[in-house]
Amino acid sequence: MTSLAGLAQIVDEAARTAAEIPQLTDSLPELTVDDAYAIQALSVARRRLRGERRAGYKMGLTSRAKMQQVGVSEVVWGRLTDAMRLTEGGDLIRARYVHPRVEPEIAYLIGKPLEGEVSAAEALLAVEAIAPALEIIDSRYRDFKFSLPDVVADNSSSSGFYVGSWAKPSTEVGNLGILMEVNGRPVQIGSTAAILGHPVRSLVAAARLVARAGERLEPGDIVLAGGATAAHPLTPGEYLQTSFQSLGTLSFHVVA
Ligand code: 0L1
Ligand code: MG
Repeated sequence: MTSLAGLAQIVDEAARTAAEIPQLTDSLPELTVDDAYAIQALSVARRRLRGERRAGYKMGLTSRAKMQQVGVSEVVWGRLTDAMRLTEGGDLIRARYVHPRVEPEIAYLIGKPLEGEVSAAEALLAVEAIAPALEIIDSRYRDFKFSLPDVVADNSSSSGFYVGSWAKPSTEVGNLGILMEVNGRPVQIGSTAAILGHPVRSLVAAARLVARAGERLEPGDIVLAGGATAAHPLTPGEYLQTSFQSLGTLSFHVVA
């Protein structure tokens, strides 16, 4: 069997060069989810060797819409680096991705270490600020098709993120309306309640799940709570504007 490090190199190179690859499980059907998280850690270690720095974590598949869209039924997580952070209002260069999609999320800024089994109240005590966010996901797998181990190994499709203005940690984000428009036309309408019923549940899950990998949420980490709607595929010429009730608006242009 190809080593886990060898598989990490395959997914990392695919992300670095925006090249699509076949699913790892096509040739390795025995690959487990634990193997996949090990591959993910090794692939992000390769990014760190290239100078990228830890920025936090993303939670994925945290809404029914997202699970249905990709045919996977388990919450997943991935690692964010500073190189993935994008400038709000700027251009997103389509050529840097295989088949990017955008989804509206809530971002938590961690102020105190958080790990393991925690309640929602305990999780919120560790939060320094809350912001509206957009995640750019880009599966490196052909046709955006994968099994659970495939997507986890591919860093849960992490590829970019925008964060808006930070609001105080007591800001209530349990059921905020979201409207995503493309060139003035609504393409997604939803609520933050679609994120596991309340985005804080995603933060609780993040603390629990990263602890399984021997990690914890650290001060300065950003945690993306997961998509509140289905993801929108990005095409050059589009101007995306996403409004989050009470939190503000995030926008960007897609260029070739
Ligand atoms: O952030 C997400 O919910 C995506 C997780 C991976 C599945 C996908 O690429 O859609
Ligand atoms: Mg997401």
